[in-house]
Amino acid sequence: MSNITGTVPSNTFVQKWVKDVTAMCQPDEVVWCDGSEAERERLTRVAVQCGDLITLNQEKLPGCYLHRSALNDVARTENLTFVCTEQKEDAGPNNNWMAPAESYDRLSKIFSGSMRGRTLYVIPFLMGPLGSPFSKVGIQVTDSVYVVLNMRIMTRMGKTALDHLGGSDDFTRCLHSKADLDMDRRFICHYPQDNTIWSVGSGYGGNALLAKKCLALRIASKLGQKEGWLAEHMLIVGVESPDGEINYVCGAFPSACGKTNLAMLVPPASMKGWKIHTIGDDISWLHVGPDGRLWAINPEAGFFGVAPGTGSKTNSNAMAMVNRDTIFTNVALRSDGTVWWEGHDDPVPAGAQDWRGKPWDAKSGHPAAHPNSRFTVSVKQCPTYSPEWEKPEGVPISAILFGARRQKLVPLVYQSFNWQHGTFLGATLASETTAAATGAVGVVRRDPMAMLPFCGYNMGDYWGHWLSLAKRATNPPKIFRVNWFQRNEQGKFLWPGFGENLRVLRWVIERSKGGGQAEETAIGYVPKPSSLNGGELNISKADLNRLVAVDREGWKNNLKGQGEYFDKFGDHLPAGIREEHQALADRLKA
Ligand code: GTP
Ligand code: SPV
Ligand code: MN
Repeated sequence: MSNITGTVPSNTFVQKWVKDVTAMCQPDEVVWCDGSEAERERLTRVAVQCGDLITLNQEKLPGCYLHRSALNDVARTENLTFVCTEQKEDAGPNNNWMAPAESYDRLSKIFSGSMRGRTLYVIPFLMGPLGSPFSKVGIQVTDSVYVVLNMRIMTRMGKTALDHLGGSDDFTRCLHSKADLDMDRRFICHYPQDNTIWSVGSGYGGNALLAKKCLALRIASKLGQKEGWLAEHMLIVGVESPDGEINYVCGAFPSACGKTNLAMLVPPASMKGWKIHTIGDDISWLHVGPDGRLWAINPEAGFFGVAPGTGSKTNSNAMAMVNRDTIFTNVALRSDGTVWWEGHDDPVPAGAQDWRGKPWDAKSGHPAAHPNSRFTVSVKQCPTYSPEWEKPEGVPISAILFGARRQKLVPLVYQSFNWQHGTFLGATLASETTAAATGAVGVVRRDPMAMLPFCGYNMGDYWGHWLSLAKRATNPPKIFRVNWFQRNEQGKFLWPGFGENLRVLRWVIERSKGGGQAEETAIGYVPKPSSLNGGELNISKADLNRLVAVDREGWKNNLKGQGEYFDKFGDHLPAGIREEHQALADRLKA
């Protein structure tokens, strides 16, 4: 029998599930977490003692700690991530699949006794605002104190969640063990039919913080299909114009393609009177409101943001929020006990340790921080944090952006003709891969709606679900495609990005309200260069024209690849997507 500390909740379904997984994992101790400050202090001490956390300079970075992951455990492992439905077809060609019985059997063997000599923590957590009809409860069990401390920042954890749950059985069962961190025994498995996630063999990010990609996207996307809403890999930002009107925009960009940055952008000096309100940086749950609009909540409570590239010039809001009460993962450690990464404000440090804890200097020939190094911080520490984050009904969305990394072809921004065409723009999203997942970096891959790694069911059915929303959403957001990442022949970015992206948001909002200057092209409405300009935009006219140019031949060459991709979905491909593909081909021919 394991020793139990903390308050066992009265919910008998929770009790029974935890008893069952405890019997399988055989920890020495079971700790029921309450999310309190006292508990944070105690668990932080435990984490420092066991080496999970390194205490940083508490004068310069109060409440901040550094975590170094195992060398083989630095990003999500998509090849080891499975959707385990009875029928393979329900998972679709977009997911790895294993039969539930087989996967439960294989993973049970790894979980069995995996927590011997360890503590099992029980984390009740709420995804979404207090008292929101859209919020969902999860219970995560884990043997990683680092995971507990991250979940505490990333979710509303403890009593709040148990109160929301009451006596109900309606919670996601999230089982996690680091086990021996062996890649050959690493599996991240989802069982939508059981509202269950089993993850073993990793302690990193989306593999281990099961509230995030596993629950809030893979499990939630399937729930959304059943219940008539959408779970999306989208930031949520409020854009306030000088006259005081706020419009909310959602943006789906693949991992490490700029969601956190856009969610808290700093308006350029040339755009006086514009303000940004940050609601979320990674995940949106979208429901059709009584007014026929889409309303979004951010189910999370914190940011798990990319460190490299973050500096005062690119994102001063992020810099301001990570100087206290932040957990850093896999960044470099300076000799004064502070942190550093490529793109940091400070010069390249001397006498630093790299993310692995090895001595590092500028001549080492590899980055000091891991390219997927991260900071974990509460949303409330963001200087542009918006209290609307806590609104049970969420915020009404005027526009949806689909964005990706494309050096060529895809213009800075263009608008779809309507909801069906907008869904097609999402379905044809493709991006150069990044360090956020293991595997090659910089290769163009199809990533529909930035959801390829996160859609918990057949992507063809998912597109169908998107199209069907138009029947209920009588006043849906306008849909746009954006690309901050075009480059010239020298490999230099054509668009300054970051704060200047507000120029694009301004045009997007004008267009959403039926105004704004645009030119109709074969791919959609493209802005007149003058509508992006208007003072102090420091780029040449030629570059600006190039940023919004439509390369008809390039798009024609793309058609075949799009068609072949859609063919993979067979009968699951909705007619509306096929129609849009044909319509694009016809327009390009005309
Ligand atoms: P995930 O947390 O993995 O989902 O990533 P994300 O989509 O939130 O990306 P994030 O905002 O963290 O940006 C990732 C990288 O892209 C960082 O290194 C940024 O500095 C860089 N980046 C973000 N916005 C821009 C931009 O407008 N232009 C350029 N050139 N780089 C950008
Ligand atoms: C992403 O990869 O999109 C992330 C980081 O936001 S992780 O939590 O690891 O999924
Ligand atoms: Mn993400």
